[in-house]
Amino acid sequence: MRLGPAAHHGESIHRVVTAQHWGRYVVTSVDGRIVSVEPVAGDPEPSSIGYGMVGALEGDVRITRPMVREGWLERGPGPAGGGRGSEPFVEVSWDRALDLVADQLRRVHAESGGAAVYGGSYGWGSAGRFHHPQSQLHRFLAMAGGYTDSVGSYSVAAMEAILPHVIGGAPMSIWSRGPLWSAIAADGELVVCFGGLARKNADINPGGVGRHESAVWQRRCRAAGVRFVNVSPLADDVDPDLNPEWVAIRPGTDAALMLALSCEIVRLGLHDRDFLERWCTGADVLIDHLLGRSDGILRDADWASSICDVEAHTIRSLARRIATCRTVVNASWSIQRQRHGEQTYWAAVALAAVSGSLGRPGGGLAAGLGITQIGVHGMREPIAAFATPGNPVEEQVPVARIADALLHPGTTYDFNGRRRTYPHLRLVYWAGGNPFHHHQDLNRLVRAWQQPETVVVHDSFWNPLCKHADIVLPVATSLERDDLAIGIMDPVLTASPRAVEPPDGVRTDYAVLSGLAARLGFEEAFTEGRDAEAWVRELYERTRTSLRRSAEIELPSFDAFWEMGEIVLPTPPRPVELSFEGLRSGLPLDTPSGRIELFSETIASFGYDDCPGHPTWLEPEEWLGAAGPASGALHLLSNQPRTRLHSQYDHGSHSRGAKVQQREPVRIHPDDAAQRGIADGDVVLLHNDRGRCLAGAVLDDRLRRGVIVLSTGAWYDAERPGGLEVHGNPNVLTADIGSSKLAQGPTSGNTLVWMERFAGRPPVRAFSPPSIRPHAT
Ligand SMILES: Nc1nc2c(c(=O)[nH]1)N[C@H]1C(S)=C(S)[C@@H](COP(=O)(O)OP(=O)(O)OC[C@H]3O[C@@H](n4cnc5c(=O)[nH]c(N)nc54)[C@H](O)[C@@H]3O)O[C@H]1N2
Ligand SMILES: Nc1nc2c(c(=O)[nH]1)N[C@H]1C(S)=C(S)[C@@H](COP(=O)(O)OP(=O)(O)OC[C@H]3O[C@@H](n4cnc5c(=O)[nH]c(N)nc54)[C@H](O)[C@@H]3O)O[C@H]1N2
Ligand SMILES: [Mo]
Repeated sequence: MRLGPAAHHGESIHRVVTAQHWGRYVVTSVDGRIVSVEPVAGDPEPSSIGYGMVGALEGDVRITRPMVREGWLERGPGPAGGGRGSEPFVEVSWDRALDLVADQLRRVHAESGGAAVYGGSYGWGSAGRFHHPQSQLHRFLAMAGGYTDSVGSYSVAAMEAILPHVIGGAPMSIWSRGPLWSAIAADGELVVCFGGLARKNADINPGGVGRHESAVWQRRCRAAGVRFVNVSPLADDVDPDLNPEWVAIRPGTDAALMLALSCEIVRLGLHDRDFLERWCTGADVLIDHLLGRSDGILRDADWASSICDVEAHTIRSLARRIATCRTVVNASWSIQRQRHGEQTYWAAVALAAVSGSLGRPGGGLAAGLGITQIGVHGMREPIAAFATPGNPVEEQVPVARIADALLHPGTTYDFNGRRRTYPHLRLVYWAGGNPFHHHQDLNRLVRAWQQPETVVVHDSFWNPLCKHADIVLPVATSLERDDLAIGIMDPVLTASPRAVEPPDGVRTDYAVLSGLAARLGFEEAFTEGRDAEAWVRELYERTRTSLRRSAEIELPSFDAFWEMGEIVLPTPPRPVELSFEGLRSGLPLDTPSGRIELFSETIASFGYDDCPGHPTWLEPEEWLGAAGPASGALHLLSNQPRTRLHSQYDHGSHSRGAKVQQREPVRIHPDDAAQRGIADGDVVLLHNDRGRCLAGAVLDDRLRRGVIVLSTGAWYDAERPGGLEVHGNPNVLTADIGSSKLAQGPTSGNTLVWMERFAGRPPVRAFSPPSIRPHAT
């Protein structure tokens, strides 16, 4: 069954609007093949990421049949001893594949209970309220008897863990508590961007982008006289059209800079005494720390200057401006994807509290302004999604501790005040994420990944996760199914009909899981008797009912909506209880003290050496300050890619068009390149004691010296397991160490590497399928 297209049919030409995480596009297909992808009219800054979808659904990188690793098929489930990721695959029928998966789930549940099934399945998947793969998988696994889940995110684990202790609220509520661009344009004067305001990062939004308006608002702010400061090792982290000032900080040292800025403001007597006394707790402890009353170390501009490698007078003048202007302290998420990233965010809260702008219109604290749709819209009413029943298993693993969990079952670790034990994971089930993209220290992951007995993956393409699976179930992409879509903090509810049919032999996640649920005896509970079309209608009807009740919003009928293609929902101003303005007028926060906690009894009581009770700069193990220039070490930034969303459509033309000698581009300052005899366009080797990878050099003087940039997302392609990675995946170089005992977040941000010219040209096989044996019975 299919829903009719939102736009017209020609004889063989078919044109629809579809919603992707990177925006809405008019997708034209001829005879079932996509021939063009154009942004929807009215999108002021469409993302070029969408163009890479043309031609990307076809070819031998596409998986069209269920596949089983040969060794698993022959010897049955068990630790793979190196076979996972190197053995060939055998094509099997859907019936056989589903029987195999159902048998393993049944066996593992019966022998060890649901905790032995890892279903955390972190990842972005694709847009769509119904087909969202994590929701699908979590519903299925919860009904199948439960699973070990993941907790936290790769994006903001450190922030998620610390902010509820410091400012209260749900972990992510900060996104709707910071100032909107419209308020900054009206009342703001200065936006200090720690980690920049990279334009590319607003290309995408989880669930979709109705219209890309972040850049438009940024320019309006500039036109209204707002000044932007780019605190980042990269000059182009704030677009030149905002005429930013550049503070080229040494990576990993933002907490020190923020503390010094607070210290200088206090020394000038310009701190917001009234706010600190009435609405914060622990301001005295913080100020004693800044002024060195507790330990004799004055944390002023001179102190920070040697840590951050920023001139002391620059810090002093910035401090004065922060205290005298209506200022936004904007912390990007990169600065907490680091060792002690919790401290960076805590120091940002402290700076905002000291500054006098917190809780005042157009100023205060922003966490990721300029990323996704943050700052563009206020909150809207919730939209129905495919519901996940409660997971009967309570076991959870901090998301970035997956390799530890696989390698060290039964060992204990600290997490946010609790002592926990890693479960014994026997079966791993992933749909909608790619750990061979997102995890750190991939050589370690390759080893850890051999431990479980069975690894089941749903994906559409032969990416490295599929190559490291035992059972691969090929699924339809978001261009091949009907759904309704809307992004977080985005007002546009979009009908997203399929642009083309999936290839023969490919099913949706929903169809796969329904087939498994049938084998395990709970098909009726999983499907509630609905096919995918009926579910899309149902979610719309549920939304219609709830919007009518909660907000008196009257939506058209489903068929009218599908015909119209989009509905723009209201995004009213934020409720005052969620804002710092509310705090100023006496509405308490849900922290233990009801105030902002600049000292936290709770955190101090944990006694963590790597997360003390007030914001502190703690030296990371890996940073340029310790290595020194003589070592030849370079600080590797592995930021978000411009040409794709993480690893998605790396095989598409847009991402591949930016490669250098088929490899991911690595940006290096011309002086650093010259020192190493590297020319623009050279193939280069990056290495440290965790791994080695190749990349293509791009000389660029918009970088701070000593810093190189290799964005994430190139499909992992090692010559042999754990060997030289030839395509440019930075995660063979990053360290798999938790941010601290508080969050156990990922720390891809602290990586030192060495770089040299590389004479060889080993072939890139990232986009080639593994070796496949023809059909088994
Ligand atoms: N070094 C370094 N590493 C990082 C980061 C960094 O900055 N530096 N950033 C981290 C961050 S913030 C994040 S969020 C993670 C992102 O990590 P992920 O979210 O895991 O990365 P994606 O490439 O988006 O993976 C999504 C996968 O889902 C598949 N998919 C898409 N739609 C569907 C569907 O409908 N069904 C199924 N079954 N599959 C689907 C895609 O093909 C793709 O393989 O990476 C983290 N890793
Ligand atoms: N086009 C595109 N946009 C994306 C994504 C994508 O894959 N593609 N991914 C999305 C996701 S999942 C997320 S979580 C967000 C992430 O949003 P962020 O984490 O903010 O994004 P990054 O690009 O990793 O980092 C932004 C910049 O921070 C700077 N930086 C790195 N380390 C430091 C440091 O120690 N100090 C300072 N001051 N600056 C530093 C780098 O120069 C980098 O360019 O982006 C989202 N936006
Ligand atoms: Mo993320």
